[in-house]
Amino acid sequence: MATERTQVGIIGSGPSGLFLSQLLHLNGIDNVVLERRSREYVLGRVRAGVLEQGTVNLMREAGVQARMEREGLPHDGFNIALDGELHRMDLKARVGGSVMIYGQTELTRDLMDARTEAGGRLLYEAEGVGIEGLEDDRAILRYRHDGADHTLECDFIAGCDGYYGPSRQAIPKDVLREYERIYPFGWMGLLSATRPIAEELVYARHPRGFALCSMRSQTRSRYYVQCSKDDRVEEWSDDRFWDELRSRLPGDLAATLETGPSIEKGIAPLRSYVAEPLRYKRLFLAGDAGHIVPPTGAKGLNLAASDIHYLSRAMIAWYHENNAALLDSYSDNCLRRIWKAERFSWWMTNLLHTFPDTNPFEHRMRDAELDYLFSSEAMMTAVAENYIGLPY
Ligand code: RFL
Ligand code: PHB
Repeated sequence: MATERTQVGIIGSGPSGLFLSQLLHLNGIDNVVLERRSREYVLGRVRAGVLEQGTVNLMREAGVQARMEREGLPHDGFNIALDGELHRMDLKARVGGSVMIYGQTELTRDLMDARTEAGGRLLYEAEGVGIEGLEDDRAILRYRHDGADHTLECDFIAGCDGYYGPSRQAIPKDVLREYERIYPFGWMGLLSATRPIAEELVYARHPRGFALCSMRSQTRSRYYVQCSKDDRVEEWSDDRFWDELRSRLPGDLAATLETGPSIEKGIAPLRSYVAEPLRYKRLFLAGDAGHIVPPTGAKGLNLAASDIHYLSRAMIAWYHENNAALLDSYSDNCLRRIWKAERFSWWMTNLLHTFPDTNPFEHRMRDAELDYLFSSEAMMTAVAENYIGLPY
């Protein structure tokens, strides 16, 4: 069995794992990334599309901003559609900020390419990753790769392995606290090679259910409709999807919808989830491994980026200055921001979706909340402040 050594062992090559690997590398900290899937599989997953300013800054810090700056679409606002009308949330005017439309797939590719060019150790199709020795002087990662068993000794392990990965399970049950809300619906998403319906994103509230019009570029559209939690993709033909989307948008906007064959289609469940603490001894959880938000506020990828902002700084302070203070405050620092993003995502989800068991009073409460939102400068400013991302 081959035994190797590194400073930081990273599980998962999603945005959290890749950002961390690249930032540590740029600061002279040795690391290895173990990923269960193939490189192609990871790159094929269509997910997030909206980057907060903090995530854009992290791309720059990681030195992988060139393509994003060429191809990304800065957006100064977004729209909420209700009762046949569009209400614009002006991010620039209210809080002087904007977001960047740039797909998670592209961000992942940019980071992967940078790691590969720099000769980084990224091991794809690493099987059976197991965590040991968290209480000892060195933590150990065991895995199988290319038909052989391997052992990797590390100072620290970064659990960047998403909601279903093994890292969180390595925290003893009497230490881990979990908070969860599962929503009684999912999102059916479709990517098509068509012109986006509008220049900015449109979040639509409609009695038939929520809908979202997003994009990846001027020629790639990404649309979502709220669906039943038990629906299967096979039940959603492209035609059914387009009809449903059209029916949930204001009529004059729906009339301009350009449709085409789907390039990708998938159903995502909606969940709010937070694990506390995000550190156990030599293990640090980051991104979806530690928390999940429903996608309505576009916060998941951005929270992964802010976790890595804190974790990379903490590890750099430890290796460069022998200072453990930021490692010790990592979990608290992240959680303060995470809970606020959880609140915003939960709030937007409640506001814009149709719930199967809403009573008439709750209905009126939601109508009043929307009416208040569209008529109050203060409320629109608060929404804009949250949407562009709270400060780190
Ligand atoms: P990831 O991307 O899930 O990566 C985890 C990686 O760990 C690997 N892994 C393992 N590797 C080794 N051994 C094991 N045993 C392993 N188990 C798992 C996995 O294969 C994977 O490669 O987590 P990360 O890096 O924390 O990144 C989080 C983001 O991917 C996620 O929060 C966002 O995609 C959420 N999200 C959105 N976030 C936004 O900020 N803005 C958006 O607009 C947005 N839209 C979305 C979204 C997520 C969606 N879905 C499908 C859940 C839209 C959708 C539809
Ligand atoms: C996306 O483009 O995939 C997207 C945009 C905004 C969201 C969620 C997903 O809130």
